[in-house]
Amino acid sequence: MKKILLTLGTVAVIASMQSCKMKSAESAVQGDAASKAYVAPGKYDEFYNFVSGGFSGQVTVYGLPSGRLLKVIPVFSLFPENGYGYNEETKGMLNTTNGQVPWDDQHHLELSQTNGEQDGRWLFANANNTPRIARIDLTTFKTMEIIQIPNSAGNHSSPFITENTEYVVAGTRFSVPLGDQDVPISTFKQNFHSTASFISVDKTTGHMNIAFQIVLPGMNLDLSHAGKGPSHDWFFFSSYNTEQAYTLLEVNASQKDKDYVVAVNWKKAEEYAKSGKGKKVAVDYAHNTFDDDKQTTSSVTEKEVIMLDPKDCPDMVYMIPCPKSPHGCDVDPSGEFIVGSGKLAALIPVFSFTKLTKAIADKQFEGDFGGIPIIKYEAALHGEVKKPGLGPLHTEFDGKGNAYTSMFLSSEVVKWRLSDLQVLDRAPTYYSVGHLMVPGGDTKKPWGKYLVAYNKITKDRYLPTGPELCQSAQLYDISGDKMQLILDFPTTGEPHYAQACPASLIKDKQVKFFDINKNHHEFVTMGEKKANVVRKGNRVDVYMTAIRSHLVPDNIEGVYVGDDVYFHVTNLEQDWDIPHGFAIKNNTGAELLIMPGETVTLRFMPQKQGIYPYYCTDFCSALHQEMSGYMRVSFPAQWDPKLGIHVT
Ligand code: RUQ
Ligand code: CUA
Repeated sequence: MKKILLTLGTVAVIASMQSCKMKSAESAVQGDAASKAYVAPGKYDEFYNFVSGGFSGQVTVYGLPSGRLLKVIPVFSLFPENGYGYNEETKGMLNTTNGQVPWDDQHHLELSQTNGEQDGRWLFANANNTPRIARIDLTTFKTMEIIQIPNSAGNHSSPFITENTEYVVAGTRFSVPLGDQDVPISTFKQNFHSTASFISVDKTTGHMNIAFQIVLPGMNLDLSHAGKGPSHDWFFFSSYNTEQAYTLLEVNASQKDKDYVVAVNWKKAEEYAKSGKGKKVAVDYAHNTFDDDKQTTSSVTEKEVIMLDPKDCPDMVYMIPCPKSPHGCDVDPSGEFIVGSGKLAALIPVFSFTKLTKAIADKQFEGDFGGIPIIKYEAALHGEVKKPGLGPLHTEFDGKGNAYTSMFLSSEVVKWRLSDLQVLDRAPTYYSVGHLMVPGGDTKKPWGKYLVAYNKITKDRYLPTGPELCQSAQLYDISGDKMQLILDFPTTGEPHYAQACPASLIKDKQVKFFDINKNHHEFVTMGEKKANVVRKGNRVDVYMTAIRSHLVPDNIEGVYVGDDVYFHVTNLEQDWDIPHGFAIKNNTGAELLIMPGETVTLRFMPQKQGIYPYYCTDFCSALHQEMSGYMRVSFPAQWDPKLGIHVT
C-alpha cells in the first residue's frame, strides 16, 4: 500500500512541474533556432528520419533538420492512398495464420548495419499486436517482406539488430503458453513463457528466416539492443514483471526492487542450434515476400521452428539484476556499456561488459531465475547515474562519450557522461518524452549533430484539434555543450523509436522507375496494342495500359452483374515521378497507384447494372482530366456453364 501512495505523490509533484514548464516553453527557444532548422526551398535536408507510426501501423519519413514530412510508408496497416493491402499484388503482405490482419501497432525501427555502421539498405519494423517483423527496401521505400513470429505476443523488444544485420530479434512482451495451449491464466508460472526469436537476414537479398527461438520464463521482455565491438556476440533485453503477475500488473508487477537485463550470447545460441541442441517444434506462421520480378506477394505458411531451452544450453543466457521495471536497454557505441532505464527507478544503472564477462568467469552468481544464473548486481555494474530525473525510459549516444536519457515523468532530456556518470545538462521536453533518437545513436558511429525527442503529450503546443491532439517531435542541436531546442514538428500516429541517417547513404540509390522490360507480372500489358479484355466464365481480366494521358481500353462493354472483374493496369511510363492512379465508381476497396513500369490489379464485382466511369486519380499532365473511360455493366445476367454464355 505504501508503494501506491508513493507513486501517487510522485505524480502530483510532476503535475505541478509540468505546469511550471508550460510557462517557460517559449523562453526555451533561442534566437538562432529558426536558422538552424531552416532548409531553404529547393534545398535537401541533411538526414532522413524514419519514424515509427505507433498505432497508425505505418512508418513515416521526415527530413532533418526541417521536420518536413516526405513520405508515409505503408507497412502493417491498409493504405487506401496507394492501395497497399487492397490490391491483388500487396494484399498478401498482411497475411497471417489468422487471415489478413490489416492493422498493427508499430513501435521500433532499425536500419540495417554493416560493421556496426548504418549501410542504408533496409529498414526493419516491428508489429506489437500480431507479432510480425517487416523489411522495407530503401531503394523503393516499399515494404518487401513481413514475417510472423509464432510463440509470442506483444512483440515489443523488436526488431533490434546485430552489427552485420546477421539477425533481427523479436522478444515477447506478453508471455503466453507455447503452442497456443488452452490453460488457466492462474497457471502463469508453470505454463507461460517469453521467447527471444532470432531472425536471420540474408546478406544479399535481405530475406528473413526464423533461425531459432530461445524459451525464457514467463516475464515481460521490454526492449533490447545488440552488443557491438567487444560485446558483438551478445544481445541484451530488459525485462519487467519478473514477479510473474498475471493480474493488476500496475501494482503486482512493481513489487520487486529489481528486475533483470537478460544477456543472451547469440553466438553460442547459434552454435547450439546448428549442433542440434534445439527441439524442432511444429508451429504455423505466415511469411510474405514481395517478388520484384513478378510484382506480386507470395505468402507461405511455415511449419517449424527450432527452440532452445537455456537448461540444455549452458552459458547461453544470464540475468543481470536491474532496478526497477527497466524499459530501454541501450548499448553505447564502444559496446562496453549497457544502460538499463528503470522507469520506476531514481537512478540509471550502467553495466560494464568487461565486468560482466569477468563475473561470469568467476561465477559471481546469486541464485537463478527459472534455472538461469543471476549475476550479482555489483559484479556487473560500471556505476549508477545519480538523480538523473524521474522516469528514465530510453538512452541514445552521440559518439563523443555522452549519453542522453529521456525522462518521461519529469519531461526532460538529460545528458550525462559515460566515463564518470556525471549529469552535464538537462533540457525540458513538451511533454512526457518517450523515445529519443540521435542519427546513428544506437550504432558504432553516431552522427551526433541532432537529437529528436518523441513526445507523448502536446497539450498547448499546437492549435487544438478536438479531443485528440497530435503527438510531436522536438529537435535539439547537440553539437555544443548545451542542448538547444530548435524545432517542434507534429508526427503521424504515435511515434516511438526512430532512426536517422545521412541523406547521402540513401538518396542516390533511389529507383526512379521500374524497367518495363523486366516486368514479369502475370498480367502485364506490354504496349497499348496488347490491351485487351478476356473472359473466362464469370471472370473478366482487363489488360489495361496507362500513359499520359489515356487509359486503354477506355470503353468496355459485355460485363454483367455477377462478374468478377480484374483491372490489371500497367503504367507504361519510363520516367521518374509519373505514377498513374486508377479508380472505378462504386469500387468498395481503394484506388490503385501504379508506379512507372509497374502492373497493379484492382478487383471489382459490380452489383448493379449501369455505366461505371473510371479514371486516373493522380494529376499527371495537363490532360489528366481526360484520362478516363467507361465500363458498361448489363443486367440481368447469369453465366450458364453448359451454354458457355450469359443468359437473361
Ligand atoms: S517503447 S516510448 Cu515501444 Cu518506449 Cu515507445
Ligand atoms: Cu494519369 Cu492522371
